[in-house]
Amino acid sequence: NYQGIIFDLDGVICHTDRYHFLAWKQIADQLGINFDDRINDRMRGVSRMDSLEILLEEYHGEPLTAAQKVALAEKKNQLYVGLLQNMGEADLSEEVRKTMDTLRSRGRKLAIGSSSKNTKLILKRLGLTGYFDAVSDGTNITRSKPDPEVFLCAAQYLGLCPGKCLVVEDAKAGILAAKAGGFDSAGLGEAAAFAFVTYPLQSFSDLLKLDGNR
Ligand code: G16
Ligand code: MG
Repeated sequence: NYQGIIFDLDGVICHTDRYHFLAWKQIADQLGINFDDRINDRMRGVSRMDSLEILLEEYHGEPLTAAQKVALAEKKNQLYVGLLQNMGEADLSEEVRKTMDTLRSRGRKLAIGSSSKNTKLILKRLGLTGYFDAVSDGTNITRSKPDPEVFLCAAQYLGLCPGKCLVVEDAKAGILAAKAGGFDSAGLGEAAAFAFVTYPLQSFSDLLKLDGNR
């Protein structure tokens, strides 16, 4: 069995993805960019500045300076953090909570591996402060997914090698990061259909079957 399970945050533990969408939509509108789900999906698991670059592929106005880009990313984050105020403990599903509690009762170590610099705020809103054995996020890394750094740090914080850990992800960038780091992965949502995923999952609670069968 895997001794450690490393969860992505956005799209796996909770659905902050719709808040990311709404915040980027406002930035896109300001720049005259037609923002849609296709662009939004490419931003999953990708850092804030890298997400902005994805958005700007659709931008055909005056070239932006580095300072203007930073200002746009900061504005997006302000909008996003504002939207996070709508989140509370009710946004953590029973399924996710019970599945994680069961994995823990079986002796698994649980960690977060997220690109987000807002991870601690989101965990607080969900009532999960202090719940995980380790938290690796956008504040302790220099390279975002698909680089494996965030997961390698999580495994290191748990005191486990990658081969003993399973990564749970919803995004292609995250599955690629897991593979690059030598981790097996379980894919939810669009990641379930991705060729590099070790185990496609129908639902979060499928982790209990996967864990029990190994
Ligand atoms: C999440 C989201 C990405 C977002 C990134 C950085 O990653 O999926 O869309 O761009 O965090 O977020 P922030 O702007 O809060 O630092 P993950 O790894 O939790 O899926
Ligand atoms: Mg994600």
